[in-house]
Amino acid sequence: MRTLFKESLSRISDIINRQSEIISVVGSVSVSYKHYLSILKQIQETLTDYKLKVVVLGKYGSGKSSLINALLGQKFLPVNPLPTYDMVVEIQYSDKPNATLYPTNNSGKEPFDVRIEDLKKYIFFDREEMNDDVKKAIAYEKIVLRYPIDNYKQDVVITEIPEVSDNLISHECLLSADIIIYCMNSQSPFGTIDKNTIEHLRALGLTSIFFVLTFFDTVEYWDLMIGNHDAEDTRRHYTNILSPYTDFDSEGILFVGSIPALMGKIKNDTSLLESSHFPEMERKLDQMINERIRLKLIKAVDSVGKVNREIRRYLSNKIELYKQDKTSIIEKLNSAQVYLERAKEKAKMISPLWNICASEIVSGTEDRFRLFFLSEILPNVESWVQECNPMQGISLWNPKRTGTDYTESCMKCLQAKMEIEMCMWSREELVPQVFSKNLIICLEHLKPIMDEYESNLNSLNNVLSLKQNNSQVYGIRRINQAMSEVVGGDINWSICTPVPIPVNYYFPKLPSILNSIYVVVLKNVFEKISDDVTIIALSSLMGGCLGDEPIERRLKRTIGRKAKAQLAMNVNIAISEIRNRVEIITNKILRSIENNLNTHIDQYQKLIKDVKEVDLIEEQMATNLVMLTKNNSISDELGLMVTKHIECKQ
Ligand SMILES: Nc1nc2c(ncn2[C@@H]2O[C@H](COP(=O)(O)OP(=O)(O)OP(=O)(O)O)[C@@H](O)[C@H]2O)c(=O)[nH]1
Ligand SMILES: [Mg+2]
Repeated sequence: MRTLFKESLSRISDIINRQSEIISVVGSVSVSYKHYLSILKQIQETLTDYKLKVVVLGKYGSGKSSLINALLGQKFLPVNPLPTYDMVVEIQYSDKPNATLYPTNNSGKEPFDVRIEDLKKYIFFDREEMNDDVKKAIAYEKIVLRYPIDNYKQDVVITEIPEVSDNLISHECLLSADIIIYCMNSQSPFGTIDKNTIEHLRALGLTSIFFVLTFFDTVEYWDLMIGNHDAEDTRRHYTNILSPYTDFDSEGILFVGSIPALMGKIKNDTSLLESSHFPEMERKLDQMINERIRLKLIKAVDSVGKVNREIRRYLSNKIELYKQDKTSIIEKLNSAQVYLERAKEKAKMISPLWNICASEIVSGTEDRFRLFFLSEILPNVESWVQECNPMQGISLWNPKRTGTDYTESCMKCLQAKMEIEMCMWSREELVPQVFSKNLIICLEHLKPIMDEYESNLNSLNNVLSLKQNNSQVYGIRRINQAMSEVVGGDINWSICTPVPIPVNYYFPKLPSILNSIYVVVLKNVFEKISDDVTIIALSSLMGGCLGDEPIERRLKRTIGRKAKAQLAMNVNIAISEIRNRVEIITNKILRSIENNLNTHIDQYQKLIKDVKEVDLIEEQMATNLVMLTKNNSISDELGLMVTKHIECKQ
């Protein structure tokens, strides 16, 4: 399948090579051309690693592994009514089967490769192997399985995240997911854990979700036996409830039987397969995967197009100049040099202004975060823990284990709550009050400088009788463009708006950046209180279980108190993390604007330098004309790709 996409990919790869060649010929020494070459190299890299990431998650036993097996058409992952494994499992296509194991963070061990057949020496991957007498001393948080799966797409990576996983690895998997499949058992969907997790996904801005309600074969079976209409009712009811949680609307809610689907595929039984409703789900999933790959291609074509236009502009300007009479060129060049120097001077003033703005943003973020944390988060921690609704209580028979489980689910609930608060705060306060405000003030100061910078470049153009290029971006819009290249989802880099800038647009990832800091901090907290709480659970059960207050309430109080104390201790860690990340973002913006300006200055400088070497003009004129023709044909090809290979949905 997807052969057309593959063809497009190799075409664009070929185009990138040719475009790089042109750049090397026309601008071998200039820094700005190295910059263009590196942009092209980056695009090339994203295309080689263009695999789509599909992440499957859901509660224990919700049928994640069975669904993946049915997708792959073979019993690839172990399935079990009991919790199977606690690791993130990633499946990739590879000609040579092998696996990589990632020991947990606190083991201090590096990831390492193993043969698939040796896996059981390291992990209990399958519950059936539990009797194996090998000592599994190290805990692992992730395993990557590479396998030549005949009928599966080589351009997709599937990852299963187990219910308990709230570690950094799962968080990273989620944030980099292109498509999420959330599994729920159709017989008991959308319980508290599901609701919390789905809210958590929304808080992270993850809304490309397929809700797959598994076990639908069982519901249909009982309808058939008893003569009910449960299947139809379930379908209607949960489609209504779940549609608002996904970008795909009702198209994103699917009801399947993974077991009949797998059996249908293995036994080549088409009617069994059709009855599972699985093919319908696969069609929709496929459509979505195609759409995502298409977007990646569009982005690549767009970026190459941008470089192509810049080179065309440079070559056209140069050719235009060469056409003029050689002696008058020299005169013009001298006055052009003056304008160029003035433009450079103005450009130099921009950096310090941005630096002031950047440090205002960093210190503002730090101050407000401290205030927000101390007044909105910390005082609420205990009551949030009280609001938690863990599924299981504490059992007298296994107090240690259930105590840990209980604590863990309270912490998970607390984390979701805190993340929601964080997201709201960064959207409603941090971004408008700190980022937008400072950026707008800064842009107001910058405007006159940018105007002078532009007017000098314009005079330079006029003196050299260069053609004005419509696609050129001026003034504040240049800053806008540079910013959006750094922080806005890359797809929209070409959208430039005059002031005021919609800063929210430029920082869509900010809430998830802040949240990922929280996960680091919370993980720290949980590890510290888990043991304490388990001991309290044990001793309460042993000694004080007959008190007035239920054990769960008492435990929650302890968890709340401990979490609050630990969080208070971690507040400085969180703040310095935030400062680092905000500094990284603001520095990136600054660098990008500098590069943007330097590129233009370089371009003119090089133009002036080239033209001064009058003797070489004839020869260079010929080379430039050839390069311009080649460059134009690339532009035509890119246009053709957009209409033929990308815009037609496949
Ligand atoms: N009838 C039916 N049984 C299913 C379906 N999906 C899963 N099962 C059964 O449910 C049990 C749990 O399935 P798994 O695929 O292991 O669930 P899981 O979500 O991967 O479980 P963990 O990895 O332990 O979280 C197994 O016994 C499966 O055979 C389904 O669609 N229909
Ligand atoms: Mg599983």
